[in-house]
Amino acid sequence: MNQTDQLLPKASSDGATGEILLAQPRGFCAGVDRAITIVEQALQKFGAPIYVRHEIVHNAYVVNDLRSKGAVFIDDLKDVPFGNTVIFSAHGVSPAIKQEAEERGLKIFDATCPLVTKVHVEVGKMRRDGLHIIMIGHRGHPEVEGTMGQAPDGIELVENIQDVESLSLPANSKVAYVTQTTLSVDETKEIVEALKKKFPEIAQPKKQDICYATQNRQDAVKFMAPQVDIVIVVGSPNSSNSNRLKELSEKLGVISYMVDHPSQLNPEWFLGKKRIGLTAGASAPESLAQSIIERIKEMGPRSVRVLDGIIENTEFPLPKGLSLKS
Ligand code: 2E6
Ligand code: F3S
Repeated sequence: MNQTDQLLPKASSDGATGEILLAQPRGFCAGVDRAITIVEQALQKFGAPIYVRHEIVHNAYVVNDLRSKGAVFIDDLKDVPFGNTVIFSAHGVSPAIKQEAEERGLKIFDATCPLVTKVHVEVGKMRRDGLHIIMIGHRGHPEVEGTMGQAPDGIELVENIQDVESLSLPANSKVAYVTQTTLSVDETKEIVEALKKKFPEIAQPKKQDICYATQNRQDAVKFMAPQVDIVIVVGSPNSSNSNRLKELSEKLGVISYMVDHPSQLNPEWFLGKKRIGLTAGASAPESLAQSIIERIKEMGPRSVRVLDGIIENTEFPLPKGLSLKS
């Protein structure tokens, strides 16, 4: 008997010691699907190398797969030779980055998620309306850099309620807020309440900026967590939306681990755990989730059941110029 066998619960007579419950929805959103397709079609149409500014989405498996097909990921446009093709990641870029790419003579395809672009457009309109903008988001995240870059002289970042309290804006400032698309829905509500208390006249986005995929995956974890003893989140450490799913499980009192490869699973996590919940961030492919489920099943027989939940049918069109027919 090896060490792993000793750690595993004994199989019951029907062969299954427990269940793996899958959150619905989980995994890819429409914006991620579109962004990956843009890179794949650019590779097919124009051939390697295709340069991608920043990781196309925050998932190591996706990035490695595209790299193996000829994508070259860079963070500085100076690393793209003059005249080559560059794709902007799903997280979006500032106008300054677009301008730099144009000045370098690069052929640009923009894989910015249309729901991030919606926030960019909102910021532009708010500025034209003379509003000072407060962005709720995580410092250093590329989406925050891209959105704040839409109004470099009129936007402040707040990450939490303390930041709201220490905000000092000129008296009589007319203010509005926007948010990153992948925040915790519940924490953002609290920050917005604090903003409304401080600025009773604050203008808000017409529709919340947290996207449908973030909202749905968090709702699905809220439904799943009370039914399980442990939650596995499939996602990479730099993925904001995946981290929010892990945090949410923990807030709901269920221990949670984030993994982006089956080898990261530790058999000890599952000791004595009858029901395992599994979800996946918006940038984590279902094939990766399936390989993680298979590894969990190797550690002890378990049946797999998809929980009830929303079936998403959002789709975004591809940018022009990538059709493989012409
Ligand atoms: C673009 C915008 C929002 O870290 P984050 O959750 O933002 O990003 P990914 O790549 O993990 O998820 C998809 C995404 C792309 N979300
Ligand atoms: Fe877009 Fe939301 Fe996905 S902003 S990339 S639909 S997580």
